[in-house]
Amino acid sequence: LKDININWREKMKNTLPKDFLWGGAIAANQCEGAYLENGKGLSPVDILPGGPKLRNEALEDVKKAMNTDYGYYPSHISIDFFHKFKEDIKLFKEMGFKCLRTSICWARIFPNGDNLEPNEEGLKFYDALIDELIKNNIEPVITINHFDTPLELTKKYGGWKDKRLIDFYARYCEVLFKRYKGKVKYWMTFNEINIILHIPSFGGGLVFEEGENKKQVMYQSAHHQLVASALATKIGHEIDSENMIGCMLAAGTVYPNTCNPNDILAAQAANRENYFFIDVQSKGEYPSYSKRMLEELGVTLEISEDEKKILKEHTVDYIGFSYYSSRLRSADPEVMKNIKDGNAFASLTNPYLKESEWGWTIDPTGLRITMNELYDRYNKPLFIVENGLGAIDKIETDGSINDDYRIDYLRQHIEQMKEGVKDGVNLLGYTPWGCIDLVSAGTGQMSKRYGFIYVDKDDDGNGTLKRSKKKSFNWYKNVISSNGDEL
Ligand code: BGP
Repeated sequence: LKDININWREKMKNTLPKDFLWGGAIAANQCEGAYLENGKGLSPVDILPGGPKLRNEALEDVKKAMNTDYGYYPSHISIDFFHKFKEDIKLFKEMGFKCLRTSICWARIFPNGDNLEPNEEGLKFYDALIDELIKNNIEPVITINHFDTPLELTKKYGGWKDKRLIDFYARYCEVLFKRYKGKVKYWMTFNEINIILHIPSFGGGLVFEEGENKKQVMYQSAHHQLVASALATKIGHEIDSENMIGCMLAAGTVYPNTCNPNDILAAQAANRENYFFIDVQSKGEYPSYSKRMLEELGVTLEISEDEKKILKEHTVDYIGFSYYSSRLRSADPEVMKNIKDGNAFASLTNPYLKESEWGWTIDPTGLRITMNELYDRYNKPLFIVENGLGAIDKIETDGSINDDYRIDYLRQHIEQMKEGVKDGVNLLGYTPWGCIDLVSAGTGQMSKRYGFIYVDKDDDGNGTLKRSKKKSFNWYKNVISSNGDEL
């Protein structure tokens, strides 16, 4: 009996498969810099200033930013990953990364977005990056579009509100799938596809005209992206049947504020607002609830029969998602007056949970709940492609950075992730966000750091860009080498 007990314990310990994809996540627009090198065109992020206040104002309408000289643009140099990627990959390798999630910048490949031919110099950069990863046995996981639809497409077509972007995007995808055939297997079509409803300039390169019905524009643009994503899935599978093409959701379950059925209903509606996107990408059709949902928003979608067919026939292979927080909703307008905008997603304060310095709710159990919900709903492999704590790090006089708060956050989330796997979820991997410090998407700051690797640079753009290991570096290294047993 004793032996059986020990065996059972051992078995429960190793919950994660041997080939589990441990790694980290970054994105071109927040780390590469070199914003005009090798023929790159501009991305929306290249005209957005540093600092939360100015940035929020400019984010609301990229058009405003296009006409204003704000001075300091964090993406221009960023952490200069463009020139330093070999050095950084060496550090990722030292941590034992099995994969690295990064994105390709569309404007490096098609500077205007609608060019007929790709920019060879831009492709050469990604050739070198992907080859370097493979050389180090790190599997590249590629996001095709992470908040950087080329700015020229916004100027000329108004971003994703124009149907023609579907073809431009398909052309871009085809180039990538052909070029990286046999080298890249894991792809994601759009980062946080649901963000278009919250930060439309990032999600859809959208600017609004006076008097335009914003909801109508956002949902029609979302439809174009959903079709583009399905088309990419088609092209990707045709070019290489080994390709795993996924979607990517900004996830985080919405809880009801109380057990009042009206609150439950409000939370359900808020969840559907997010799942709507993945319902289409995963099940191949608009969900039945969307008819009433869109009607009540005053939205009428233009959808052709051909588009319906493409959506139906080319669903995704896996569900990638980011998880930072759960959220809280009430049906009571009085209660909802207390809602806080914790960056992109608004939420009430959950009295059972703590918050980060940026007011993001910290809820490790919510990760397990979210995993279970997504898996129950879609029954496709999941991939946690973002998770982490944005925090201010302090450098001690001896140069060390003791980020125990980050270790605690990640430990608790990995514990719950393992519980989710024990619950039966098929999970491909885990890539914490910003494994090396980079520019924050929401606030344009460097001081909101996520990394295991510190980068010497401040909010005004000063610093040597020198890399150094934080305490969490060796901690995560050990997590990976023990396959998540030692936390
Ligand atoms: C997600 C984005 C990332 C990243 C992260 C953290 O929404 O996909 O690009 O930035 O959030 O957000 P922030 O940088 O605002 O702290």
